[in-house]
Formats: sequence, structure tokens, C-alpha cells
Amino acid sequence: MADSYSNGYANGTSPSLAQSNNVSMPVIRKKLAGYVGFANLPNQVHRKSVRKGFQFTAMVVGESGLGKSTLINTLFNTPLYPPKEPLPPSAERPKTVAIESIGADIEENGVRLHLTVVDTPGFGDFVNNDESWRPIVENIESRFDSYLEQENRVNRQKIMDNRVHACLYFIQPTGHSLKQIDIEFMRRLHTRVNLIPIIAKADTLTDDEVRDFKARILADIAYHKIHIFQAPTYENEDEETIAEAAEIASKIPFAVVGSDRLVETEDGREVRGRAYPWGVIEVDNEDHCDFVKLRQMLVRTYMEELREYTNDVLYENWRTEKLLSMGVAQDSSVFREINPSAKIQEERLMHEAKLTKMEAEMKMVFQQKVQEKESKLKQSEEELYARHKEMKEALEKQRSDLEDKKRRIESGRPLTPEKNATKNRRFLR
Ligand SMILES: Nc1nc2c(ncn2[C@@H]2O[C@H](COP(=O)(O)OP(=O)(O)OP(=O)(O)O)[C@@H](O)[C@H]2O)c(=O)[nH]1
Ligand SMILES: [Mg+2]
Repeated sequence: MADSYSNGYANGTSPSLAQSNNVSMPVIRKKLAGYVGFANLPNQVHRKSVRKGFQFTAMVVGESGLGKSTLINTLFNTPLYPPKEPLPPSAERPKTVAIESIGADIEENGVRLHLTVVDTPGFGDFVNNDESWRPIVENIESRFDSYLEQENRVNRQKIMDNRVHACLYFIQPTGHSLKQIDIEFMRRLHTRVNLIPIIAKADTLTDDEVRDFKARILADIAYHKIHIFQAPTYENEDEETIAEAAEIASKIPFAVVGSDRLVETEDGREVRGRAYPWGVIEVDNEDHCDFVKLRQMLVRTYMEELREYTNDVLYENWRTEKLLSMGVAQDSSVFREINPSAKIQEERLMHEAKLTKMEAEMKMVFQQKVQEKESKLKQSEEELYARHKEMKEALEKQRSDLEDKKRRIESGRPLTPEKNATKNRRFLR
């Protein structure tokens, strides 16, 4: 142990080599000779996040009376929603989907959670429900907007995360299959929020009905290519965690029963549940409904995953779309992961290409100059040659004239033979 530590590089890799070649650098596993202290990092993170507290925003969507408020009260074991006074039949009912949000600070074993529940009463309650999804999409996007605006501020210290991290969609326990409004809603929302489908008031269906209903819902969801939140699994995870994720996944869509009242069972226990003449349905009993699994997914095991997926995928996609629609182009090369050795190689190739180009340009300029010089020389040579020929011809002519003269003088003929010839001819006549 001490050896490998003092030697420094257990596999004999020298530091300079390791640094210069850091891309393919092998991971060096070493044992520590003594206490360093970073094993305490998770505790530091734990302490810090406990001090800061957590923020979580859940949205509930579904027709009126499906038990949304009751389930939220049951989930967080807090009476967030007081019992509702039923409206008299003559009362004016709202014409649109109203969106209300309630915030509450709850604490469990010293861990604080700031919970916001966004309720959407009125969804699906109208004669024409075609556009019911629209105010909900707008609400989700306006929360993204406000987050983006905070991110763009100079001071980004205190960002309030009001984005919706999960949307519980309540399906009416008809026992048939999804209704058009359910499909439309999920199709519009699945790219903006983590959808968690729920079969409301599952106590109104028998076990077989629940099983068949679930299968039909899942088939509809798959057919319409709707993405619902799935518990993620990672490599190297222990069997227990993988089994837990599979167990949760197998319960989707969760068939739940909500109740914030305590009732007494036949065997004298006090439980949260609903009492019927034939017995008690216990909310927290896994044999009775999927409430426990839903709570596990939403709160106990995957709250952080829901927040992470909202931030890293849903919000990021929305942000990209928004910026693109505003005409801000993204330089994808900036976001590409940079491999240093590939970068060096790329720069070297670029440099070489630049040199070759310069060389070719210089060669071309040189050739051009040579060609110009050559054609100039040729031109002056031709001119010289032409002058020379001219002069030669002139001299030749002079010489022949002189020789002619000489011959005539020698033969005693007059110098202007033409004139004499005409005279002679006249004389002969
Ligand atoms: N059988 C049964 N009844 C339930 C369940 N959950 C709630 N209820 C009852 O259904 C009624 C409506 O419950 P709420 O929680 O007010 O329903 P809601 O979806 O919030 O209704 P709106 O706020 O009007 O949209 C109440 O009388 C509840 O007691 C359940 O799981 N099973
Ligand atoms: Mg309600």
C-alpha cells in the first residue's frame, strides 16, 4: 500500500507523459496511505442541501371531483387543501381552466421542503374541452420564462425555481381506455413536463378491471408516442435499487386511492383509508392500491431525478426552441466536447493546409512573373528581328541600285534609260 503511494504512479506512468497524453490517460487506481477526508463529501453536500432546503413543484390535472386535492393532502400528509364546499346548482361556474398554486413549507426529520402545488380546477369540465390544455401549457412555459429571465440577470445568486417538476394526470376510472381529452393533454404536455399518469379513485374498480385498464392505457400511450416519466436506472447500481425501479415502473399508471381521514380497520388499527360497508380500503397498504409506490416515485426516491430531468432535458429543450425561434442561432461547436489531442491534431492539419496553400500561391505568382518576363523578351526579340530585316532589305535595295548605276555607267548608257528610250522611239517614226 505504502509502496504504490510513495512510488506515485502505480502503473509506471510518468507525470509528464500522463499530462501530455491526458485524453487516453488510464485511470490510476490508488490506495491512500492515510486519512484525507474526501469520504465526507456526501455529508458536506447533505448538510448544505439540508440547510438550503428543497423546492419542489407538482401540478395536478384532471376533471373536477377526481380526488386531486385529496391525493395531494394524502401524499404530503398535510391538509394543504381544506374540504371543498360544493357549489349550489344555480351558482356561476368559471368558463376557463383556472390555475391556482399553493405553497407550503413542510419539514420531516429536519429536512425542509418548500412544496408548491399547482391545481387546475376546471380542466375538462366544459362542453367544449378542445383547448383545455392550452392554459396549462402556457402556465408551464411562463414558469420556464421566469426561470430563464432569472438566469439572464446579472445577479444569479437567488434563483427561485418555480418550474413544474412533475404533473400528476388524473384519469377517470372508467375502466375503458383513455379519452380523447386525456390523449390530447398528454400529447401537448409530454415535452414540457414529467408526466405521471394516475388512475383516480381506484377503489371504484376491481383488481381485474384495474389490470386491464392499465394495459389499455399503456397501449394508448405507446400508440400516441407519449413520453411519460420513467424511473431511471444507472449502470453499476445494486440489485435492490434496480428491483425497486422495476417494481415502481410496473405499477405505472398508478391506481390510487386518496384519503386524509383516519378510519378504523376490522382488527382495530387506525389507518388512512376509506371505510365501506364491506370493509376498509387502506391508502398505505400496497395490496390495496399503488399509493405507496406513487409516493416513492414522486417523493422518496425520484424527487431529485424529476427535478434534474426538468432542468436538464425539458427546460433545456424549451430554452433552445425559444432562443431559436427568436433567431438566436446556437454555435454547436461551442458545446461540443473538446478532446485536447484531437484539437491539437486538427490545429496541426489546419496549419499544414495553410502552409501548402501559401506555397502554392507563391509558386503561382513566381510562374506568372516568369511568363511575363518571357513574353516581354520574346516581343523585343521579334521587334529586333523585324528591324534587322527592314534594315537589311533597305541596304540590299541600295546595293542593287548602286550596282545598276555602276553597270550603266560602265556600258556608257545615260543614267535615265527610260527617257532616252521614248526619244529614240519617236525618232524612229
Ligand atoms: N372513492 C373515492 N373517493 C375519493 C377519492 N379521493 C377523493 N375522493 C372524494 O372525491 C370527492 C372530490 O375530491 P377532491 O379531492 O375535492 O377532488 P378534486 O379533484 O380536487 O376536485 P376539484 O377541486 O373540484 O377539481 C371528495 O368527496 C373526496 O372525498 C378516492 O380515492 N376514492
Ligand atoms: Mg381540488
